[in-house]
Amino acid sequence: MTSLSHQAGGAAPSLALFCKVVDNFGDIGICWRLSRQLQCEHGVDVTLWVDDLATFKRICPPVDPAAPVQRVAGVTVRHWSGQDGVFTPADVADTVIEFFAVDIPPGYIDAMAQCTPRPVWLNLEGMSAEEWVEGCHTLPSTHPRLGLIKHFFFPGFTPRTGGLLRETGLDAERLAFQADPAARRGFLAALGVSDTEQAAFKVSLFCYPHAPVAALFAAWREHDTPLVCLVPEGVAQDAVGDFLGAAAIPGAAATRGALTVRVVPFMAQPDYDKLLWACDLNLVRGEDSIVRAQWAGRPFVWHIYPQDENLHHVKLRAFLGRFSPQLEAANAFNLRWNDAIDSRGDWSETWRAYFGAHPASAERAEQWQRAIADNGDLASNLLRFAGAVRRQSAQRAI
Ligand code: TRH
Repeated sequence: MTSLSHQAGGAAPSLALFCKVVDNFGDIGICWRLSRQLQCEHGVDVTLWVDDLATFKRICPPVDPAAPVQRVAGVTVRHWSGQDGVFTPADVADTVIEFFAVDIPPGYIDAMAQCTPRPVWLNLEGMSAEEWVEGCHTLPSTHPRLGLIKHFFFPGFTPRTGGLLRETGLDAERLAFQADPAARRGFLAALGVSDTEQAAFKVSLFCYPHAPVAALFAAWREHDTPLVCLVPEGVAQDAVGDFLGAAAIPGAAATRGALTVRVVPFMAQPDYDKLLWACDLNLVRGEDSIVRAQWAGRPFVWHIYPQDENLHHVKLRAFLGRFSPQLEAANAFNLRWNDAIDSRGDWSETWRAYFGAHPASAERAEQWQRAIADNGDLASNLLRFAGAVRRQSAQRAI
């Protein structure tokens, strides 16, 4: 357990995390993962402020979408319903995190300025493999009116970044699951995957609606051996519905040529990890599932969150430059999947080349997850940094 308490009397250190669900599941997915880990592994008294409880419930079913305040897995979850709240210093946590530069309620910031000592204030940024991240990680910025100092904290892939979210027991759990055929069989059977499908090459599919899914399905139909694509409900709905010739609802499945497409339920976060662990290849997206795919130690392809002026292509190339400089066919799949090279037309050759090099991708995926684990995990790194900031401020105050 990392200590960050500055409170007298040994009360648990407190931390408030502010999360706005801008789009999809990644914002709350990341904030929930971080909150849970800070509470479970570090004994931090976490309050998660989130503006969209309904989306939260999709990845964490115990959440009550109507409750303004609730305890979920030891974390206090508060519905963040607006900017107008009135706060006093007693409401302010020892550490305050804004996720993706969200605007914390002005009343909360005013209360932060009235605290003695002042809280540690961090802006947890988005993940990128680009080189500039190392230069910006932990940089301070001073509030123009109140003099509060906020530090930027960047996830990343090198020791000079904040690392990536990873629970302490994750690797052991994953290895045990992957070494236990009965556990895998039981998990997949519960999703409706038949024994015959389980024996096939298994791919999980999570991507944005603009991915060239239909073209990839066409290539997979011509694959030499059976291939099963497991798609959580709501993902690539049009392409999946067209393939099935029916609504893409859980339990729906169809086989054409070598390819079986099966819709599985959209599942709670821990089960989604198991899906990644159980598949031979994972097509993932955004910011959180791509990290989970890396910890799965299995080959993956990333559909990156689109940004204006194709900035996401720069981020994608930066990542591939670190992850797979030698894996030409895997890089071609990733680049084409994101339209960083022309995604139109036939996908047979891209898939054949990728599949031929799949064993090399598998070997690299295992090596890579061991290498990035050496950077420590984001929750521990963040607490260590918060502790250092707190000690520095205390020294300055003497
Ligand atoms: O949902 P996303 O597209 O979220 C995105 C990205 O984070 C993007 O960078 C961000 O700017 C944008 O949101 C606002 O993809 P991501 O990041 O992979 O998050 C998905 C979450 O959903 C992740 O925590 C895994 C979880 N999940 C489940 O819990 N069950 C499921 O069945 C699936 C498919 C995902």
